[in-house]
Amino acid sequence: MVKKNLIGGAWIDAADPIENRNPANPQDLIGLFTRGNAETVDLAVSAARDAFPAWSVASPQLRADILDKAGNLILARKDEIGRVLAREEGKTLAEAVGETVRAGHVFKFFAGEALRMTGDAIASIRQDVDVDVTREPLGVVGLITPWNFPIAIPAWKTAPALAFGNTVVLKCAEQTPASAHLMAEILDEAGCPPGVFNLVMGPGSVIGSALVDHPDVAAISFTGSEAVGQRIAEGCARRRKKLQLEMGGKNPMVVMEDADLDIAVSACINGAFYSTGQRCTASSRLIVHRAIHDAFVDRMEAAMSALILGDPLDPSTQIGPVVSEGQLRGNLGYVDLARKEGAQVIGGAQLQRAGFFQAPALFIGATNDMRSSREEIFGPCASVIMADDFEHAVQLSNDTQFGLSSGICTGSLKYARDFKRRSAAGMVMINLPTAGVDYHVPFGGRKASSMGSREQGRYAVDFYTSVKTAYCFAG
Ligand code: UN1
Repeated sequence: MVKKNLIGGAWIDAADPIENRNPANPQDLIGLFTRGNAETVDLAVSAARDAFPAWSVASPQLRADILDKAGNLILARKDEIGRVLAREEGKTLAEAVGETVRAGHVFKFFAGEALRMTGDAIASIRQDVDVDVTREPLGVVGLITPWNFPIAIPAWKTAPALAFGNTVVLKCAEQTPASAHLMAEILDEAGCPPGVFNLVMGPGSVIGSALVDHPDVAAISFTGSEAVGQRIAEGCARRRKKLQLEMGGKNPMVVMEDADLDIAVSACINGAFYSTGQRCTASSRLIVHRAIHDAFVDRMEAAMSALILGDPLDPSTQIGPVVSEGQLRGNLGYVDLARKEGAQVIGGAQLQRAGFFQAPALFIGATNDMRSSREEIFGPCASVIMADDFEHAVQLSNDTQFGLSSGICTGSLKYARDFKRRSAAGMVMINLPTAGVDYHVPFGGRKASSMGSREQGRYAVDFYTSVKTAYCFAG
């Protein structure tokens, strides 16, 4: 049976369904998913627009109850949803169940936030005038999400949007619709009124553009590639739409001469290769102090050869496949490029087995100006760049167009403190992988990584509401 779009509380078929297949085993068909078009977006936006007046003034208790129930349903079904997620995206079952739990917690966190839409009361400079600042929802918001976190990212955009009284049209990634579809079923079951949450699946070029162009969509939140983000930013600027973009990273992990190498190697293996490196927060530039460079590389090589690649559903697997054949080709192209640019490549070959498997790769002797050190690969590949001292490491780490996440492994409080202050990134990790974030604190970056206000935690309210300043003189 073809999985349908959710529009105005009804499951509606479009046409031209797409097959969703397992990247570890292309014989495994997860399901058929309908593909919407510009008319489907029109229907979904009108349903969301019609639902907005009632939802925007609904009791925060009602909104909190629905979000809490959705969170509980996701948590109760974490193993089943995690399995579907692992099959469609390729991350390991443990990672997929972990991501599902994260999504459940996100809904429960924002259930609480629905009750905390606070404002300010400020004394006016004028006699007998009161000033207050309140927050109001924006209207219909369009959410566009990527394939690499097929339930967590839909959850962390949808939950705050709904908590603060907006209505939603979600367009999930075409490669991974099953997890978002399960989330839509759960929101429906949790009692979300018709039209408050709508799901439209289909190609980004059609659905995403129709959402950006639609005059009744007040704001767009997008996570995905820089190239698509750029087009969305241009479309939103033309229509003066509120916008939040989360895009790429080329996240540095500095390893200082006084680092605990056990911690450093484990942070780098996790940050660079877990989730097959398919995280915008992945550690893709390992900036290593000259004094421990060779020892670090030896330890990394040993740890890499011990990694178990395989079927994500096998509990012993640590690294699953790349998400698609196209993505794998792109990664292999970067491995060739790194070699041509003069790096010594360890690993990086495609595995001779069914599915899109690639051995993790290190580009040793890389320099920070190589293309392979500057462009986001979004696969299990990391450059190792040598640094002369702390100053050099800080300079290299900030010398990138991106600024999402950064990390340092060190035993020194001074290095840690200085790095935390001087790193030009939105998130800084000390003795921890650059990827793998908490769900209740702000997420986002600087420079080409992000645009607009932060996602997640208490800061999410800034994007999903508009501030009103009211002056009152009672006579
Ligand atoms: C994480 O590292 O835990 O698309 C989250 C991404 C990010 C999420 C990373 N937006 O990879």
